[in-house]
Amino acid sequence: MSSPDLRDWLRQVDELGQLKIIEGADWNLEIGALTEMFCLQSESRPCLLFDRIKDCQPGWRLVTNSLATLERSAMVLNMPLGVPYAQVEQEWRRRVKGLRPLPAHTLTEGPVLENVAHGDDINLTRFPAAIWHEGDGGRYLGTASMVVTRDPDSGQVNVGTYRMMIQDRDKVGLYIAPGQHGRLHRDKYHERGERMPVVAVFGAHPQLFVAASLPLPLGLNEYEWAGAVRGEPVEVISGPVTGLPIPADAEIAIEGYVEPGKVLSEGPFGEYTGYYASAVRDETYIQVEALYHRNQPIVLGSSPMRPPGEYYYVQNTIRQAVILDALEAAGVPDVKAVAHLPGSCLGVLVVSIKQRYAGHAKQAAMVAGHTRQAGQFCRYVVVVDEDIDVHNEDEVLWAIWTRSDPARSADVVRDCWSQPLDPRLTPEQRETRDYTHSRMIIDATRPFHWRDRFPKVVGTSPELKEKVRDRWGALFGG
Ligand SMILES: Cc1cc2nc3c(=O)[nH]c(=O)nc-3n(C[C@H](O)[C@H](O)[C@H](O)COP(=O)(O)O)c2cc1C
Ligand SMILES: [Mn+2]
Repeated sequence: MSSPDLRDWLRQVDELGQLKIIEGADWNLEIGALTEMFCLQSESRPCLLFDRIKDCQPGWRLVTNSLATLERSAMVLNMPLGVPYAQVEQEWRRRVKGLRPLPAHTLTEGPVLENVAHGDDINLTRFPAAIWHEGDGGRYLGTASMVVTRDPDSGQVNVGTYRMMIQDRDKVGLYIAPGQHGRLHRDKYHERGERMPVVAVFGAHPQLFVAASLPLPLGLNEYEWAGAVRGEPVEVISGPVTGLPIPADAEIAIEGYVEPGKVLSEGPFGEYTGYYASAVRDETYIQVEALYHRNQPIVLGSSPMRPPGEYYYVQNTIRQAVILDALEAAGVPDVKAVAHLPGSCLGVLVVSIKQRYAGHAKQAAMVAGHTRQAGQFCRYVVVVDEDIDVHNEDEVLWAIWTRSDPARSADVVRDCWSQPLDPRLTPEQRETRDYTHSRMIIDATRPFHWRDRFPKVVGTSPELKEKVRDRWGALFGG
């Protein structure tokens, strides 16, 4: 029995009734528009499988929105379906505590080797690669992709998701932001005047994409993490050119090198903040030496867009779990839940607590808002009482309006950690690389010292609701 691949995933999605096949779309903007419209403007947020794409061979397909629902996000994390969103991060916390990295299993062959090309036979332009948004500067084949590199000192393997724009038949642009693990590897090779060996994968089981795109600790091999999540080792082959591990069932993979000092213009590319924060720039690229693909290959794509984009549930579940861990480790008691508000991407973080002492709310806000997982985009941290559902924007706004008083309840912290994708950096900050912003803490809890005299809440109590439901259940279809 081989480990599950992208095709198994698509079958599972189809069984859930969440797969939509679209034939005949144009890679030039149409696929991007349909992906965005089905993600942001439909209730069902289906997984889209594009076939008979303009200029591509029939059967050479592209998948988007693979993780856009809670069910598919639970499925990719190997969690039970049907866990309500408000409990999913607690479920994930329980599971992740027991996970131990599981080394990949190396095979000598795999479906990825069904078609092999070298030299002049390499042609990346044959694959379905979209121009995703109207302002994009090229065809991005690499979005939900994986880039495999090795630390030249330790030999440690890393797998990261870094965007890749087709530059030529055998060249693909590679943008790795400063601080990323693949960037640390690249800098080490290039400082020595050496080229970096690299593998890139353009279609694999979304579990591998999730592993590659999460901020896992440096030194943790993402294949081993994915193996732990699925409970069986990821199967790889050793790349004939670089020796780097390639998923044996990958749809498309390339091997090649990133040469020091060699750049091509790259971008712009619409980002997950919903903006283009960076313009066209010179970036490194992969010079492809070998190309492998399965028969009728399927590219896995993920289009960044205004929140809540495709990746919202997975990203937030995992980040929320880690923030809860950090609050616990820092000794902040009685934290009930944390959530990033869906429309805010990572920008508005809400923490609910059962207040125990004066200053408790501010303490929770300061710790939560500055954890690594709250990240560089956290601009507002809101603390609410435990009766507020942090996942419900209406309740959170009601708490902000009614329980906070801006002059007393808001604090601003200046010069906090930000990053180049922040749309609100001033032009001067960009020039001087001053990647900082201010953050606001909004204490929307009932003021601690007079909380007992705070006006009582209007509304049907849970007990009364239950009684009424017992008597009037038929009205609610129960
Ligand atoms: C769809 C998608 C596209 C991404 N594109 C890039 C990118 O172009 N460059 C980059 O540095 N990070 C990008 N990221 C973020 C990285 O994948 C993420 O920070 C990951 O932790 C990197 O792996 P590493 O920690 O092993 O370096 C992207 C993430 C997603 C989900
Ligand atoms: Mn990593």
